[in-house]
Amino acid sequence: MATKPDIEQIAGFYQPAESDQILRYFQQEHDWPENRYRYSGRQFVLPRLQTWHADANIRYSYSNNLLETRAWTPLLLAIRTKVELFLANSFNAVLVNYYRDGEDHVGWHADDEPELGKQPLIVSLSFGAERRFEFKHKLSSKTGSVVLSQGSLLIMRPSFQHLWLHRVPKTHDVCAGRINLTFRQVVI
Ligand SMILES: [Mn+2]
Repeated sequence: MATKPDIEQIAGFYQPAESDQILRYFQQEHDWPENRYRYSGRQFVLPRLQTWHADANIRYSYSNNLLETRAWTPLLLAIRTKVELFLANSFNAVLVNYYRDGEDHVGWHADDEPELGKQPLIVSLSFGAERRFEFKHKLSSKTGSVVLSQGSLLIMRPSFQHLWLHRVPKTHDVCAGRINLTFRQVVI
């Protein structure tokens, strides 16, 4: 059985000037919610900021309904169209993550919620500071990493979620912000 992760990074999917514009838009204009949540009687703080946007007919219990579903913004729609044309694949939802500095992170997980179906294709766009994306095999000891570069598109094919966990760890080397958009197709 192959254990090479089924991921591919397309560098420069957005050119640097446009990537900077997109980063600044999200940092300055996007309506970020509070990242403190109460769940099952306990309060916790998400170590990043997030919003979830989807088509009107989509119901999704992402992170146990912590996030409200928002409409697409004009910028998110424009980016979705560019991604869809490039991949010849449609997406009906996007999770927007803002890693404000190297302290913000996401722990080990796979994007394998039942709402994404059995064969989830997820694509991840990065704007701003470079962060290390690490992965480890669910059954073996194999590990690896890629640096998510400004303006890049990371394609995660379905087997990646089946076989691997991934994370963006904390780092003391980064003090600038990173915006990450992950486009998904929620099965209706
Ligand atoms: Mn993920």
